[in-house]
Amino acid sequence: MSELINLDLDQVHALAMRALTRNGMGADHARAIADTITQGQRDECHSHGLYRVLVCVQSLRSGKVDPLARPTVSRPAPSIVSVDAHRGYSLLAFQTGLPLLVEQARELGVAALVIRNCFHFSALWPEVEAIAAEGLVGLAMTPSHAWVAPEGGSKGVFGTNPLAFAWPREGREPFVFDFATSAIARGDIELHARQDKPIPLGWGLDANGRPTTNARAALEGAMQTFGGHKGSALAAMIELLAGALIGDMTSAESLAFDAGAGATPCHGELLLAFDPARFLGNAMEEGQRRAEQLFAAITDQGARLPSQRRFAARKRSEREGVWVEQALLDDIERLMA
Ligand code: NDP
Ligand code: PYC
Repeated sequence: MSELINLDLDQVHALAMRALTRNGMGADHARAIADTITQGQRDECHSHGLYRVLVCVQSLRSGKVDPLARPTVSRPAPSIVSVDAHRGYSLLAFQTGLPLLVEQARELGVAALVIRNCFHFSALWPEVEAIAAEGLVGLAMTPSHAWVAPEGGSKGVFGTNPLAFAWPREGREPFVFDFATSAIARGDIELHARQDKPIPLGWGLDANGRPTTNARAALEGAMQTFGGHKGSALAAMIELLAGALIGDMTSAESLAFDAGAGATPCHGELLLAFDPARFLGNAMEEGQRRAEQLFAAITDQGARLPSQRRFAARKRSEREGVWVEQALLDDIERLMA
């Protein structure tokens, strides 16, 4: 591992902004992307922090992304807000659709935000956290590229297909989980490959379908799902809901569209928002109390809630800044040369 350098969060944001805008990204896209990259680095989600600047710039240079695309909104049904990203990145489209999603969830009890035609690289917890910050329950999912073999197979069919959920809690951080339906995000295997570190068995298969601890061999072969056939079924569900159902590309189609360019996957995303006030009416307090009882039953026995590590990292990073590998900073600086 190379030397670690301490940066404050403003420096992280400014670095991402500079690298993106110097490579032609429009300022509003660059800001939306830099916001999310900074959140990733802040919460020590290294696979989706500053490392993603490299992938975004590679994608810009592939010529596939429209760096100035303007998202447009349509309303195919009262409960569905659809944002076409027009082959720009997903994050500006999310920012465009969020207020409408919130408004419709409050009106109807449940609403969906469909993002289409977007390049998508980001962790999903910033998005479900933004929904929970409005007092709503959030669920989000997206395909990626067909890197992951179905349980029992050895060839990529599914994306790493993350699934994220957030439940708002009165006066405290929401209950949030956000995980790839592969054993681990691909970004983590890429970071292992960058550092020449072995990966645990269960993350990937080599090109001959044999379990491997070699990160590069797993990137060239196929990744594995988490929880065997269960992760495999969830990954298939995400292909269906956030691909076929919303009329956008599956992970296999996205990989074919990339045609070896090495760009960020291009596909759609599906987000759902539920308004507890609509579901519970006068029983809101009772519903919240029962949710808290559930969380206490987890933590009272010494188990931790998902995202507890991230929230602790967030506080630490806001106070002390973040530590970034010099090698990564050098690679980012080179993009601006
Ligand atoms: P992890 O396996 O690191 O974490 C998954 C979740 O499990 C987190 O919410 C984590 O909370 C929680 N968790 C971990 N350990 C425990 C524990 N012992 N007890 C309770 N909860 C626990 O994530 P992945 O590698 O699967 O995914 C990383 C990120 O990559 C995600 O944010 C995902 O959105 C993103 N991603 C994005 C893709 C895209 O196409 N846009 C594709 C694939 C992944 P905590 O963080 O607090 O540890
Ligand atoms: O880490 O698996 C991943 C990933 C895919 C697209 C963005 N992140």
